[in-house]
Amino acid sequence: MRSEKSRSRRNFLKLGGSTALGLAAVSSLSCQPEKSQTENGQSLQQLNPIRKFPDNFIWGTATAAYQVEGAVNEDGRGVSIWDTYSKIPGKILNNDNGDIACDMYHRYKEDVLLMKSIHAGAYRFSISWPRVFPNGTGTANPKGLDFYNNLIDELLANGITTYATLYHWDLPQVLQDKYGGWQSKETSKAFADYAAYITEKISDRVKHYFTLNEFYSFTDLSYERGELAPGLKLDQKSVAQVRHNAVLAHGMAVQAMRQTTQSPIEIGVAENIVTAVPVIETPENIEAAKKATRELNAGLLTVMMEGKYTEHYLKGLGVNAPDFTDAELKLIGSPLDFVGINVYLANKYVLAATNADGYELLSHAKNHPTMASPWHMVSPESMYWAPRFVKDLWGTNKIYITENGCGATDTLSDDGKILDTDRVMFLKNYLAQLHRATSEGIPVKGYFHWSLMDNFEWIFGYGIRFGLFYTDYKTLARTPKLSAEYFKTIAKNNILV
Ligand code: PNW
Repeated sequence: MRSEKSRSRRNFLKLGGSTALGLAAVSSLSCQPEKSQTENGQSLQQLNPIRKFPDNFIWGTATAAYQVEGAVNEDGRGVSIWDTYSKIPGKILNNDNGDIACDMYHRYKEDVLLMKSIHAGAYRFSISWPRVFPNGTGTANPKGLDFYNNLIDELLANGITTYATLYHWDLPQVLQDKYGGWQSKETSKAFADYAAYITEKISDRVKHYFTLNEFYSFTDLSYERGELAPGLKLDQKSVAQVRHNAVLAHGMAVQAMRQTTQSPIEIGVAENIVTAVPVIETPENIEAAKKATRELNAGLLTVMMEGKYTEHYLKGLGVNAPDFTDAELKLIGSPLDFVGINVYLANKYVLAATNADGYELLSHAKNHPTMASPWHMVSPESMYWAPRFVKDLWGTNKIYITENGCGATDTLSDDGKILDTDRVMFLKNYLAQLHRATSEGIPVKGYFHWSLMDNFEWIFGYGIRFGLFYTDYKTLARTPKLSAEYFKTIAKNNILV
């Protein structure tokens, strides 16, 4: 969605059904434990000792409420802006919506076992604000929270660590109608109250929180470009204000959560950092790309890390700068326990330049390869440079990759297998760059694969699949793909294969 031009989807469906790789791997594509796991693990480590990830590295999977839960009218859940938006004809591919999605609301026990079967030790899920506060504010709906209590208990009983995201785009519709959503600081306040309520209730068991997910998506793409809910096309000043109100919500929530927590918790953000990558890795280009990364994130991650807008950002906006106070900036810059970044691509390539900025931003060349999502330029180096620049720019000592993965139009082979060699290729290349980062001491502590299973991919509906597990949307059966086997091998052995 972030690329300058839309590209037609590439079809990666040429599955070589009878290759040795396919047959060998598919034989163990089951959720049952394998007999030879221990020996297998040892021999892998003997073969590649240098490829180990740091001890205690976390291998997890991620999902978001509206994309997987379904059950939109159950147990007192309120309406979200995505319920509304997905019902507008023509907005979503095939007019799909999240009414049923993966029905995780009813199948979470089965899904926790799927995680266990691939040795995922952590799960990043999001809490649906309108399930807990159907009207955005006011009286909580206890039944809404029950679902998350049950899910959390099930995860913990199965040895899976819980990471909760408090906002993954499903704003209560009431707040959109009453205040124009993120156009108002009332929504920021309401978010902080909701976040404080959640930590009060679940911090006995959930120790890791992400405040909001991917600011650019629910601000610019939703209020300026009109591509995501609520689908508005506002002027530059209003959008700058939306961005400001969103980071303010983050800062207010961090403070409020620290007040209500029952025990020590860690709070961070899950941001789709705009990553500028040195196109040729010379010291000059690296410095230029670092500078560019700071400026390209100025209205979002940079202000959350630094507690101030860069001069360049404010100058660029001129009279369209948002209204803000010093006290708000202080809140926005509230210290965090870690930084979570969603890493999918290099947004820009960079060369050092003698202009005032010190860098030149290059767009992707016409034939740059993409995965199935038209925005998804294949650029594994982003998995090294994104965490490296977070560390170099802000001295962060704890980073999580909160999302990485790729879409595909996976199909079943005649014998019911999903041989997603494209996703395995993608992961192999991105994880090699992650390994490069950890072996250089860049403090990445964990990796969450997006996604556990195929789910509602926003405007692409059910047309693009991101899962390690294939979701049959007719029967809702889940089937492990070849990439699930690949993930499992890595997670179990904590080694790059
Ligand atoms: C993220 N881009 O969205 C979201 O957090 C997920 O909910 C989503 O399903 C997943 O990635 C896959 O799309 C993105 O344009 C949207 O670079 C746009 C971009 C990246 C991620």
